[in-house]
Amino acid sequence: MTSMITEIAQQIKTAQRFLVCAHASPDGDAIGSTLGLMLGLEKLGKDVVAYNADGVPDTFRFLPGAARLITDLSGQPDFDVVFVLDAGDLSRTVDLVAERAPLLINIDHHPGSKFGDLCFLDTSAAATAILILRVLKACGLALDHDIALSLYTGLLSDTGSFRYANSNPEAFAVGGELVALGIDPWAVASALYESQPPERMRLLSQVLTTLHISESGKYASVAMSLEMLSNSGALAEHTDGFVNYPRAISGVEVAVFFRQINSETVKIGFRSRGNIDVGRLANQLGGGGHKNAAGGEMSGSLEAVIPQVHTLLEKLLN
Ligand SMILES: [Mn+2]
Repeated sequence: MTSMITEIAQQIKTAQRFLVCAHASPDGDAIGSTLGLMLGLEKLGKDVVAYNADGVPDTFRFLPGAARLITDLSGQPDFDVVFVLDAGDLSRTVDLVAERAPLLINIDHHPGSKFGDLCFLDTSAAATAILILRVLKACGLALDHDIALSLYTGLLSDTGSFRYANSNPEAFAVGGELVALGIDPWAVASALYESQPPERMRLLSQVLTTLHISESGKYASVAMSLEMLSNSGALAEHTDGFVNYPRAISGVEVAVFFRQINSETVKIGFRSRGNIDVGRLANQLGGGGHKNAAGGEMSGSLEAVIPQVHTLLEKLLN
């Protein structure tokens, strides 16, 4: 592991022009890691382009450098090195950027992530942001406030504000280190969780009316139709975190969020507690993810897909 970091630090030292990107539909860790690495590389005197086809979700626009992330690579000359961060196995990003540099470096904490000329994978890391911190330190960089803010946001997002099981001693230690650099935990939490657009709450109020709790009480789901989306004026990215509502019900071991993305396709997000492996369930649906957080998609209407998934869940839970 250490030698992989050393090798990455060496590549950073010798190269000049970098592309930094992460998985599509980026979450806080994807954006925080991307911007943290971008700012860090720039501080080392490098030329850096941060890219994500889906852009920066509103929630993360407060981050320094967020406005400089680009959503279109056409017209960009090629790079010396491409970093793909936090991408897991799901990413179509890899296909889009692999051709843009002779060297592709994968930095990730998702189990099974193995693409790239260099692959720095550590599944014990609570967030890819932690791995970025380790890489920047290996480059001899002293973190500044803006880099710390990006990485703290990634860490906070992926640990569910230090509530999830991945909140290990390193996660708290890194959190403490970043706070010591001047990060204000309340300011970040306020930006992430208490600055919601009214459209999101309007959408949530409609989505919650679909709450289904199984007879056993072990799984619960909510669903969003395209009609709800247009009624509320919300964006698809505003549905982030909706799956946490059915999960918060006492006794529920698996929570599901069904999201209609067009008339023929439904995206399905799964969250589970403890030993229930929704990653494998998602794999069956052609998706992927972790044991406790995964997703996939199915063709069909909401009305057709929901009962099929409920049947799969009955099997999984019995
Ligand atoms: Mn992550």
